[in-house]
Amino acid sequence: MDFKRTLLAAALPISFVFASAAHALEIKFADIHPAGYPTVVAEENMGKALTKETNGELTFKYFPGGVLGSEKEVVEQAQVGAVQMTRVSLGIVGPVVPDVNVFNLPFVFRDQAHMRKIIDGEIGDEILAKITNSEFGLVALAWMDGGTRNLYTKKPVRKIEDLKGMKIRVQGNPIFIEAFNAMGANGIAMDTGEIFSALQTGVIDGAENNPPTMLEHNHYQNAKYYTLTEHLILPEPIVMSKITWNKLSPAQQEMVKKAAKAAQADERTLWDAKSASSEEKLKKAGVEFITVDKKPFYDATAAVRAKYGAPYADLIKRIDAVQ
Ligand code: BDP
Repeated sequence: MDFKRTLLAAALPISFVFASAAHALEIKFADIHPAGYPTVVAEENMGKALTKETNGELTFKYFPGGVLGSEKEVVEQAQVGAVQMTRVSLGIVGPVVPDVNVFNLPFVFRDQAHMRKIIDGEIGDEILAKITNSEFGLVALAWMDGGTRNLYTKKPVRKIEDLKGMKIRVQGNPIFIEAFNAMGANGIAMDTGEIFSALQTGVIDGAENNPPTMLEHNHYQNAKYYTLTEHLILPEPIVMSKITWNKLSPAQQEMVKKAAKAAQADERTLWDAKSASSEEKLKKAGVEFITVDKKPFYDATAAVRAKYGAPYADLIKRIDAVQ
């Protein structure tokens, strides 16, 4: 009797493990940033929490460092359900879901604190819903902080006139190309993975990004001047393939939403630490940080804001009103 009971007790957890494994859904999570990058760490923490909370029904496998392709390619894979989750810059979402372009306008946020207030509040949720409710095929769950984007160049830019004729890499979004053209440069769209060699070979004269990307993607090796224009303060949604989302039970969907929101807070702390340490490392590596008068850059891009912001005048007013 005792013997039988022991057997039963021993067998139970094993059958439980098998049963849950049989129903486990593996989430492949891709990010173009390398292991250790704030977004990737927050995504991993999120996965661990979710696996625990779902008793192993959701498991996670990570593909950092762009091993599954460029952001655009990964989005395409997520749209057909070959990749289940990813983090993507709004820059490349804009051409497909124009409503997000409000956040892609140059100088739309006053500073990083303003942007954070917006993504933490109802406007942030509204923009996530716009992505989810579009034909994009992805459910947008939460925001990752991408810091402020500044200009980095092979030759110093100390005033807007210095930008004249420089070929500056931007993400594939007409707003960014037009914004740089308006500042006197030549905006050139290319994938993140191509920037390093384009800088090295001189195909471009510069690019624009936050300090962690400049450091971790090694762009600083061929661009030693970092001009603090803060022209974009661009948050980055975490998204799940709709095909995957629809396989989840309502309870699982809730858990995923909550975990993604927790990741938003987690990443912010990681981000601030990484930004500060990246700045230090870049300076040690010989990068000169240049403070500029931002007004001429702001003024030069007024027409771009007017053109692309026109359909969202009310929303822009609401953004401005957030203190
Ligand atoms: C980084 C974003 C990443 C973009 C990259 C870029 O985190 O999602 O792909 O910039 O400019 O800051 O391509």
